Amino acid sequence: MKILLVSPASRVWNSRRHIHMGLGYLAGSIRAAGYPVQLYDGEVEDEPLADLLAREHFDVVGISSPTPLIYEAWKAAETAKAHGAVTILGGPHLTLMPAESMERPEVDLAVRGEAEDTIIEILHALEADPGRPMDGPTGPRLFTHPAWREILGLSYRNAAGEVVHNPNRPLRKDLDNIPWPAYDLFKIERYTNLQPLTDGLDPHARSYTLLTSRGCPYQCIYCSKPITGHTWRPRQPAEVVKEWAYLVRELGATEIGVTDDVWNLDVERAKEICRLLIREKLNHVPWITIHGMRAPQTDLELFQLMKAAGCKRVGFGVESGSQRVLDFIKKKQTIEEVRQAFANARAAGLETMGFFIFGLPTETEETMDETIKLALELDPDLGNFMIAAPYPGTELYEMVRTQGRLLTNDWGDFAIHDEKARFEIGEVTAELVERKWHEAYRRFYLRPSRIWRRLKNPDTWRRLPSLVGDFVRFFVGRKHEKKAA
Ligand code: B12
Ligand code: SF4
Repeated sequence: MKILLVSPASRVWNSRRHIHMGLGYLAGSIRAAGYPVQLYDGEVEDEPLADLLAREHFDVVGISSPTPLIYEAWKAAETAKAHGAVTILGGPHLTLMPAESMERPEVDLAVRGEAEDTIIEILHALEADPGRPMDGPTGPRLFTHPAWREILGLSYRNAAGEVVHNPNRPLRKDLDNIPWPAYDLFKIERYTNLQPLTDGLDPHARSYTLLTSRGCPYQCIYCSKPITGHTWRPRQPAEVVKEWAYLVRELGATEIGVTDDVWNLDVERAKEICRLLIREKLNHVPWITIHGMRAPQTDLELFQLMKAAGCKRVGFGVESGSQRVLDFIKKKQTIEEVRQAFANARAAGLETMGFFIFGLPTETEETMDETIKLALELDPDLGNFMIAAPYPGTELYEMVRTQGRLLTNDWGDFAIHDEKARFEIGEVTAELVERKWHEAYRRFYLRPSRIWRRLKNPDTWRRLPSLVGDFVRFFVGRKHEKKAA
């Protein structure tokens, strides 16, 4: 049975191309179970999916989907079905809303939650019962074998055509026993550097990502965590470093991104990983923390060890310059802790990155000004400003639904980094939030010191066309573009 795992291309996320760890992990488990598997990442492929499927037959096509890409995922399923494959959808949006996708004839199976075990059980069940298409060859498949009832985390159609949602699958605790991602299946030379907004774009970079833990126990009201919930599962430092060594020594990684939600929750474990990287002489390959570290769980020694272990840059979820807003969104961090973390990271010689959010509930024009002021004060090497997105399943979504106004019903609009406000709540209007978001980019990046730094970087000239696009989006805005047109 030949399997293809697909990640549709994102319409808005054009600045970074990372390998898809979820698909990598699934492919690793599928291969370990003895099935042939390939990956198709729409972000980096030249050939349209339809052409690949016309050229090569796959028995099963599995498609991953976060909320903003669900339409592309359905489209991919339609294409796969037209070529006779059994279609499986999984990932964050399917975990939140499996019933929505199971209403669609192009989706045979929907998987909720982590799926390293689920996918193998599905492949075994398909060997016993490949399903019977209803309403012609491209219709949804019905599954009758009793094995289907036992697969936790699966939604399928039974003999009567009814959708059955099996119970959820508990999260696996033994992360170190899950086969490593099938890193070698990615066309690694096609992925950009992990942070190309500031890094030189090295056409020969081999940028891999790695997970040292899964999940996060905090409950920030805007954070969508359908897969892991409020849990955190660490891996053993020695196992993490074994995988790290494989990436460096066997696959020639020239850059590594730690892509955990919160890799430093246990500070002592984070320090131990750094010590092992130094001891194993893996510290010559630069690495970064792609997402925000928790500022409160840091100290100077951690950053010094990270620096000695090869870390180049650290990111922090600062979110707001107003303590009142931080408390309201349940960030559980103080602005003083953030200042201290930035100071310690700099003292250790690390570059910094800050993530800031605009348009959170209870915001006012003043709190958004405080956020801009804090960004200018902290002056991270890279400032990422985002407009809050109310992902389904979050407390923010419920607040907006019950006390505010959702401005879109299109899942495609629920994209981070897009310049649109998708809701109004309290006294701020969407127009104000969008204005402040643009103002933040302008005031942060259009300072003479920043412009000079940018002009001095040879990469600026190499990436000029894409930078012009970013410039219009961040500093001017698409709406103005449209108006001008
Ligand atoms: C690393 C990361 C990225 C990277 C890498 C992209 C990627 N998709 O892996 C980058 C920075 C490029 C990125 C981009 C985006 N991301 Co992102 N990302 C993450 C992050 C931090 C970790 C993902 C990860 O590696 N998890 C570990 C792996 C092992 O788990 P997993 O990917 O969930 O996969 C497991 C299951 O979901 C399931 N599964 C997944 N796919 C499939 C497919 C099938 C067929 C099956 C059966 C099962 C299955 O099995 C996997 C193994 O257990 C998560 C937060 C999080 N912790 O989930 C956000 C997160 C997934 N991203 C999110 C979003 C919104 C995006 C973007 C859409 C951003 C945007 N433009 O708006 C893009 C979409 C890009 C894309 N094509 O997927 C949201 C999704 C929210 C939602 N409700 O859908 C999350 C949850 C962050 C958040 N809290 O808002 N992202
Ligand atoms: S925003 Fe960060 S700290 Fe908050 S719940 Fe999400 S991952 Fe955890």
